[in-house]
Amino acid sequence: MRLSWRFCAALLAPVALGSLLLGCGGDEGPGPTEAQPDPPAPLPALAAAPLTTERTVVATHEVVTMPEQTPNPQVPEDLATFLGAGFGEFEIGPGLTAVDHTLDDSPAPEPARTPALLSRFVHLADTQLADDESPTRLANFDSAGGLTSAAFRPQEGHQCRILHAAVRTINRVHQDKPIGFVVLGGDNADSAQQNELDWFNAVLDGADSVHCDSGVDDDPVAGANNDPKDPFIAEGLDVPWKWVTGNHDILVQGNLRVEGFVEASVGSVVSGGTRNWALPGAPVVEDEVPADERRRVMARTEMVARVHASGDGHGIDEAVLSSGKAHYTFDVEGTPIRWIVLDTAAETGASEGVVRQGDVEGFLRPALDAAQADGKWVILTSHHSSELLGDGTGLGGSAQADAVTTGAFRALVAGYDNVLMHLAGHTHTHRVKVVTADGGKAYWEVETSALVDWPQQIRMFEIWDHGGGQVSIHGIPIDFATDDDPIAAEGRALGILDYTSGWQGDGAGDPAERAIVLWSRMP
Ligand SMILES: [Ca+2]
Ligand SMILES: [Ca+2]
Ligand SMILES: [Ca+2]
Repeated sequence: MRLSWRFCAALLAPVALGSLLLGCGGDEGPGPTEAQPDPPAPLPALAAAPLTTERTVVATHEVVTMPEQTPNPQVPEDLATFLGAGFGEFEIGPGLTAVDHTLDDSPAPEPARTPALLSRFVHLADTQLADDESPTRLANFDSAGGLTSAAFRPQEGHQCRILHAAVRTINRVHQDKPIGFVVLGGDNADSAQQNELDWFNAVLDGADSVHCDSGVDDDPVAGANNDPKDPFIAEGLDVPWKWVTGNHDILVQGNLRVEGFVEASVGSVVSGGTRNWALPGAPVVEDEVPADERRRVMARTEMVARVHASGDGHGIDEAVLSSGKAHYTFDVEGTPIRWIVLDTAAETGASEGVVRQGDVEGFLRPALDAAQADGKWVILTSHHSSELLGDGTGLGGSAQADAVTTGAFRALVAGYDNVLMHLAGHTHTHRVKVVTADGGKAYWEVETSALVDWPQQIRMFEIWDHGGGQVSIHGIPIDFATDDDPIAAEGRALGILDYTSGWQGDGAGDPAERAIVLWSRMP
């Protein structure tokens, strides 16, 4: 007979996690095609969702560098060893103290006695929601740290539930501190697949049943509501959300042009290692997998059309639908703030950002001109920060002759005195940078860490008006809450393990660049 998840977990105490990955299903082995008669059950409402200025999740195991990259978390036995040794554990640490930053390194100004809150929003970056059973995955190319550390993550099968936990957390914070909207950081899907995007949209927009499971309908722990391959009820965000495109949304594995992978994505031939949830512990396999039409990789026009068709369309307008590039603007009502959303992902391949002259003349410069003419303060957002703009020649790409350089991009943006901040993702690290350009006005460039990798955070921002043009931007990371959600909790543990075992870098960034107050003077 099968053991229940909870009983398995008890066997593994004190590390009551990873049970399903250990194939803790008893002698019968897993039952990949068993019916799941029980409907998904709703989770109880969250009682609280503390910000990291109140308390933080702190990994307790020291971060190690494994000799010769072994043991490997993608091997179920090794993962069990890691879990048993506490690599997935954490404790609750004290809250972060926000650190002031000024553009010229001068002391921070005195806050106004009664500043006005203009906008509060959440930046949700780099979810990289993956179909971890796809034949086009390249898990065998995973490495400890380094360039290919993202080819496999032990938590990737749990990412739907981690995203759902983030949604629940945002909704709970929203009850206490009303949030205007969520803006994505790009790399929402991991490999440009239709099913990945559909799962992402469903988790954010809400659905009676989201089933993040492709190929065979797996049930690694028999019964409903007890493993990451079971359907679940997606609560959906209580606030609007805005789409931003990342390289992983339009490129296979974030690097490779989709054209060459349409057939492979819906086929059964494994390219470079993918997971099989029908086997104990969901190991990486190289033999054939059952094909699934829903895995088809999408061109960028098809991708934005699916986002447009979900919920309120999330910023995708007619111009975006026809170009496939998510360039658009929106205003925060009742405030001087205008967002300029720039699509920096290159369908020609490579993970770097590419802004072409046509993007500048056809969209960015006119949008900046219009904001200035309308007396707006600009928050520019894109997946890539200016530092990571290139000409598209990275792995899988090709040179784009009209690509704009980092220097030219910064000179353009700094030429407007009404730009408050450029918000980006991609580096999976909390970062703050002052961008300066000759003759221009300095502005903030801020990156938020990835939901998919340690510290698995999102970041809430507030824009405060202190009068006389003095503005402060407050950024507060948020750990997703896992109350009553053991599957999301398991996802957190696996993400911690990926980091502490040396298989993934540290995205927490400099301690001064996590909880932040950025000062700026606006016209
Ligand atoms: Ca499956
Ligand atoms: Ca299933
Ligand atoms: Ca189950």
